[in-house]
Amino acid sequence: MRLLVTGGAGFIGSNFVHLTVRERPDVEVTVLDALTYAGDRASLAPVADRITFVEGDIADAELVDRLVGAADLVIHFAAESHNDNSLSNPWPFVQTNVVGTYTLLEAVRRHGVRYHHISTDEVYGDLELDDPAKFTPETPYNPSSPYSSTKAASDLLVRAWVRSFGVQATLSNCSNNYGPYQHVEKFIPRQVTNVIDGVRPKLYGTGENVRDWIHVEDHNTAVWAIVERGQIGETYLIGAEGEENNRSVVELILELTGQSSDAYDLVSDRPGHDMRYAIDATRLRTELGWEPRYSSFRDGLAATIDWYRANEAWWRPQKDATEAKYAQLGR
Ligand code: NAD
Ligand code: TDX
Repeated sequence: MRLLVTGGAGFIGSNFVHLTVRERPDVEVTVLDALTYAGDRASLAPVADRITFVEGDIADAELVDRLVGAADLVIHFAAESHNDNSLSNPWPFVQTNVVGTYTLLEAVRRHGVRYHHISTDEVYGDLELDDPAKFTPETPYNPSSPYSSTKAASDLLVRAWVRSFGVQATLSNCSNNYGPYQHVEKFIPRQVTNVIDGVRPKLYGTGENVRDWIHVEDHNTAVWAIVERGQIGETYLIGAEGEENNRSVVELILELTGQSSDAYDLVSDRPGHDMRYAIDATRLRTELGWEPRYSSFRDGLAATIDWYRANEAWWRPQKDATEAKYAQLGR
């Protein structure tokens, strides 16, 4: 089977390629990635001789047409993915997340190629801290940020291309991922690398916001389950019962690194900061028989901290520029 992975040099995409090469040797993988600030060929170095890498933009219609025409399946991870960046400069989010997805959809429509769309739980907006509800596939879309609104727009394009043109697509909306190869702009790697550098972790606002954490490998095994056993046109929510507030995540990082649990700073809040995300993944478990491999957030986080300690050469080149951006925002 010939698989085209977009965004395969990013965090989740590179982990997906590693998993696929390791566990599905029959799959021929081509990665299409523009190598933005968030993409790094070094993330694919361990599998470089097992895949084909193409540097290019998902909004380049000619290139996309050629690559999609040579594939049996497209899995679309590429995106502008960071909420804080989307508040500073929304345009690349509209271009990549909306126009880029449109370009891929037109190509899979022309070539009749199976397509899987990777999205986020942030399309549903947020929940109150004391709300017993979780997101389900029936929750109305209500995105808050330029990032989540462009992801929501891309999801709606996929649904329309399924209904209007019969495109063979599935969608998944996953909660917050953690694990190796995540850019140091994101919450967990930022705090872990801060602690390694002797800098105090930085919590936005009061630190009460809740995210539903899932190990990136569990996201990716769920994507394979949906691609292989999911129903065309359907949306699957991916999550692993990992609700934690940001303060408790920072306290756990401090504990696991031998620091005092109050050695963090509260900084100014993100504008429009979503309070809580929570996923009901019943359908994935009951319909598709998926189960996460990482049952303990504590163990997964400890392994992730070990990975950042052992792979400083991978993240160090990004660290200063990332912190300079945050310094400008006062965060
Ligand atoms: P990331 O920012 O780490 O990686 C994105 C990758 O896409 C990079 O390699 C980048 O170079 C590439 N890219 C960006 N614009 C491109 C373009 N125009 N053409 C080709 N390549 C381009 O992101 P991530 O965290 O790995 O997220 C991957 C996907 O998963 C995204 O669609 C995101 O919305 C979704 N998602 C992420 C999370 C999370 O917690 N990180 C959770 C749910 C869903
Ligand atoms: O330094 C920080 N301090 C802090 O308190 C950073 C960078 C973040 N935070 C907070 C904001 C959020 O409540 O931590 C939480 C997680 O922040 P991010 O890592 O920026 O993730 P989030 O905004 O929740 O979005 C992530 O999950 C859903 C991904 O970046 C998205 O791509 C995905 O769709």
